[in-house]
Amino acid sequence: MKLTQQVIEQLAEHLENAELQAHDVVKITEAHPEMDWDDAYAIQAEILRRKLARGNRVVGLKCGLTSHAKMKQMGVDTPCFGFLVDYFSVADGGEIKVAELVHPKIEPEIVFVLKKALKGPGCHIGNVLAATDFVMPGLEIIDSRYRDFKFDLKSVIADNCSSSRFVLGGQAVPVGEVDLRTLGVVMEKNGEAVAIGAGAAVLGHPAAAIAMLANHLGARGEEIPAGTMILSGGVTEAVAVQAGDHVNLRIQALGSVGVRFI
Ligand code: OOG
Ligand code: MG
Repeated sequence: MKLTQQVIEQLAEHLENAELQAHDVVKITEAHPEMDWDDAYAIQAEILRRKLARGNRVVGLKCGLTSHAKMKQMGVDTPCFGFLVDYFSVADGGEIKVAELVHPKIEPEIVFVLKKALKGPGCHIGNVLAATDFVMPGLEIIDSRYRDFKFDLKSVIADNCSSSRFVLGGQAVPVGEVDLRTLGVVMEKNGEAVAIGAGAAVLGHPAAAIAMLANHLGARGEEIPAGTMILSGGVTEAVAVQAGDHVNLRIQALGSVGVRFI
């Protein structure tokens, strides 16, 4: 750790205010180039602490930057992990107010729900499949608080990996009934296919993203509890949205999920 607790708290407040007030900020590494990975996750943890103190509840976890399409789009080469709280959740077919966000983008995700806890180190896709209750389609709305959606990995980790909203829907399918690598993914914006992919785009197998999360938490002495919902990471590039847009995601064998922006 390179930053003091006081600076970590100050940066968490700064980034969370940007989220809650829907305004952008400059990358925090500009003023704090010395910050390290632990500082970045400590800032994220402090944002979570602020939300829990306000009565929010954790409803899931996310993996980000797990596909080459996303890594290339954002100019980074390592996945990141974040948390999802209650007010990020939007019902299937529901509405998202763009005025509450800075510059939202949307991406297709394969979502896991666990029936057993997962703990690293050494967690692999076999453990993940054995611990998974079901998979389902999800849309994630990411909204970096950084100017022009440009950041480096430490800045984006501190900003809870751009988390802002998510939508779950479709069918909950037992993980043994599908081949997650070859699952076709089609995301449509206003009726036009804007992103097309397959599950293998996520680290070769989306369960590998969940294993990475378990190993990341294991290194900190934490685990993924049984029952946890986890977004495994955008399969394709994220697509910018504005008021008036509607987005529908179809995943082969898992059904569809949609949302409207107003
Ligand atoms: C970081 C969050 C990435 C994903 O699924 O790759 C993410 C970003 O691109 O802003 O959620
Ligand atoms: Mg995502």
